[in-house]
Amino acid sequence: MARLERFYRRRIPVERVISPELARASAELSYEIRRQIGFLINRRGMIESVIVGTDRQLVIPLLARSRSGPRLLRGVRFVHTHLKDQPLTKDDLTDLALLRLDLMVAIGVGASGDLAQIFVAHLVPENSEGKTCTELAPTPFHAFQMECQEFVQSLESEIAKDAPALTATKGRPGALLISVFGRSWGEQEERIQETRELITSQGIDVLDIVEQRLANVNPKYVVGMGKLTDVIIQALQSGAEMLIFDRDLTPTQIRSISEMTDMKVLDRTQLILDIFAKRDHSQAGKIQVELAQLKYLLPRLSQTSTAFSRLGGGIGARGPGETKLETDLRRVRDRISHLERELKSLTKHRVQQRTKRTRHQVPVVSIVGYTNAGKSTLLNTLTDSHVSAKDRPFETLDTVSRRLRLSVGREIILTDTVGFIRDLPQGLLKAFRSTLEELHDADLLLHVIDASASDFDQQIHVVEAILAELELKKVPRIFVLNKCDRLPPGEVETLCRRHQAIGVSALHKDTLQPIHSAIVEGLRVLEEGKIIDIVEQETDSPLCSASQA
Ligand SMILES: Nc1nc2c(ncn2[C@@H]2O[C@H](COP(=O)(O)OP(=O)(O)OP(=O)(O)O)[C@@H](O)[C@H]2O)c(=O)[nH]1
Ligand SMILES: [Mg+2]
Repeated sequence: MARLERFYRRRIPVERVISPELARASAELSYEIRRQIGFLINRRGMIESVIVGTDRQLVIPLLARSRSGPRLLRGVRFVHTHLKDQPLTKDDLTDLALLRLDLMVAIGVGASGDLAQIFVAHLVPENSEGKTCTELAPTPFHAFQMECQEFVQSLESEIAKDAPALTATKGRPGALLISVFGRSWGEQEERIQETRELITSQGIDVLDIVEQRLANVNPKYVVGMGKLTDVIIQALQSGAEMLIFDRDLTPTQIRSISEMTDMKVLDRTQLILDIFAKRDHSQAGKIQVELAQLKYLLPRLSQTSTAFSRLGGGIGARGPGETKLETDLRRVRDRISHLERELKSLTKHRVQQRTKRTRHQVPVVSIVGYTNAGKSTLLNTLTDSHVSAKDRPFETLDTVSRRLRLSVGREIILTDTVGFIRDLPQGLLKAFRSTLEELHDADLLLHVIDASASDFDQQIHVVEAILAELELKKVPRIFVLNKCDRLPPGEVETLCRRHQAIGVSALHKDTLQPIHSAIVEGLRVLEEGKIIDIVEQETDSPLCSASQA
């Protein structure tokens, strides 16, 4: 024990991988106790940890995995003894990649406890062969020469050259998108595409996509250990600083993955919540988003320290101590109740406004649909308004109402709403419930569909399922296939027939007349009370079809 402790006092000259004295002393001790001995050595030549393993392997403790800064390499090398002069193992190389060590070194112990060969491996910059690390040829220890400091520095700058996302000039953060599930490839592709759009709309570059099809998701790391190692290497090579999953993770998974990889880990819900938080919206909208974020964070707070750093905005900072954590948990809970109270009073105000409107008996038609389907564009063109409409998800968060004079001289109120998305985070749905509740005031719903989206069938399904969850299926719907200008001419008619929908292009006012007619017809049917029969008989079918319009 005393001999082990003495190792800590040794200092290795910065230009050497290990001093011959330390190598000899550790080889001798290893030989005596029949165990591997390892050192984590920093760039100043100080020994940060001494680790003793079994005769065949050695586990680098988790503690040593804490990050010293935003480096490409960790700033420590691992030098350890191998009994029987054995070369580096697969585990050694995995650790090299996982921990992003400066070097992985094994010192072979000879048959009589003498120094035999030295085995050195290091990471390599991104290359076309997809190689992650390389091993130098084994050399007898006494003949080994390497200018350690110089070697590691030039290696790091070479890796940096190929990791553009990390260089200051680019300024945009980079992420690896990880997609795991057991569905069909087609569906996975669409989901990946959608998540990619969500990520880029946040100003983050997707540097690489990692796909894995798994029947069973790993409870701790989602993907298998081997795959996670590949992910870390890929992140290192591409310069990615965060991992974004296109699914939701449990608090434990977020914690384990960020501990293992030392990277910021985001799941789908967090990504969507972040997008919502960044968009401009009303006070109620802001409160709802913050509520959803805090509620999602709360269980993660009590579980993990890394997730917590998101609150302060600092990534990679070590978590707070137990007492601080408790204080913060209470602060979050207090904030939640405060926001809930505020939201309640705002909603009350809105209800009053709505009652006033109902008294005037102006029919309300609400536009609903998948995000980016063109809802706001449709509202703008129909009512000559200028609501923000952009080619990015979740542009609209607040309900906007405009008056629309229908061709027959009748007026309605047309409202635009937040878009839906598959697997809409439950917290968000709950948070937006009061906004979405206004949809209950609608006499008719215009379900706008992006007919040019490759998976628009799936999108219709998602929107209808959310409407069902909001108990809105009883409100009659008019299906509108939008962006028909992007479709080949013959296809529009077929699609409209199949979906009993009206085909339009929200960008072109002259295509919108059928919507006017369908609304007029829908309201007429409603007023005559015939709707009661229709709803009872066929809740799922649209009220108006293209032919009626
Ligand atoms: N080619 C074409 N593009 C359209 C049409 N309608 C909308 N767009 C475009 O689609 C993108 C999204 O339109 P928005 O109106 O913002 O969509 P939204 O449904 O309100 O989206 P969120 O509010 O984000 O849910 C914009 O870039 C529009 O210009 C159309 O009929 N044809
Ligand atoms: Mg919109």
